Amino acid sequence: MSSLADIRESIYKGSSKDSVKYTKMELERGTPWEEILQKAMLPALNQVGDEFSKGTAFLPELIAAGHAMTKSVEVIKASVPSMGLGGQGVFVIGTIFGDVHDIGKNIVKICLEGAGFRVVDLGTDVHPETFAQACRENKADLVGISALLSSTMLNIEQAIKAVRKENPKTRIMVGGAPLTEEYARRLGADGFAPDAYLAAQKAKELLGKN
Ligand code: B1M
Repeated sequence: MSSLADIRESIYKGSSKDSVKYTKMELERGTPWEEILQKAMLPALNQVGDEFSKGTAFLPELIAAGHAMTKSVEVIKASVPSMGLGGQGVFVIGTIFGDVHDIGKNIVKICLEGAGFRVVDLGTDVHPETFAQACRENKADLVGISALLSSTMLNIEQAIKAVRKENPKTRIMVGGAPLTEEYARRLGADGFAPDAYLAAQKAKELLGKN
């Protein structure tokens, strides 16, 4: 029998084979994916992150746990019916230049698609001009910039300026662990969301659809 504890343990230990197996089993039992994420997957990554900060876990452990988490997120993504047909609008998303963290961004993407947005995913380490160009080419209603590193979150300001210059009507949302509502406002963003679920809510709110 799989359990949330097995998922947590397998991600913590960096075993993607087990994390995929247990995530599938838990979904088949009918556990909502949000519960799997909140109660098993995120606590595992936070535990590795805390140990990394304290110097009791190292980069290989961080990489392995991140990989196992990514594989479990893929299982979840495949199980969530995608309603991303664009009815709510076009949302361009990416992780800021200098930052390769993408697990949170990918979860935000699942929630946005579930909420009815067509999402154009630029991946990670995205240059400010690339955000601006993608917004122009896709006639984006919204752009979302994710950041996990304090050292590179300053690049968000450049990305916001680049997007505004070419796409004055595109609304800009930012998110990621080191950011706050107040900091987002100071950077010039239109909105901030602390988690993936609220990101989809905020996206609708910014377009006057809530
Ligand atoms: Co990195 N890493 N990492 N890492 N890593 C952190 C972020 C860190 C906090 C660990 C620590 O020290 N405790 C620390 C950053 C410290 C800081 O600057 N404040 C850190 C560091 C230092 C580094 C390196 C520099 C390590 C090194 O090389 N010495 C390096 C940087 C590489 C680079 O980017 N240039 C690095 C590398 C990596 C891996 C590649 C090994 C791996 C990432 C794998 C991947 O993403 N594919 C990794 C991991 C896994 C982590 C931790 C453990 C987990 C991050 C994560 O995915 N969290 C992390 C520690 C931690 O978080 N406890 C850590 C789960 C995810 C769902 O949460 O991304 O916050 P999060 O997303 C949430 C919300 O923030 C929000 O919704 C999401 C879901 O609810 N959200 C948005 C996110 N984006 C949003 C956008 C929105 C709205 C909401 O609108 C657009």
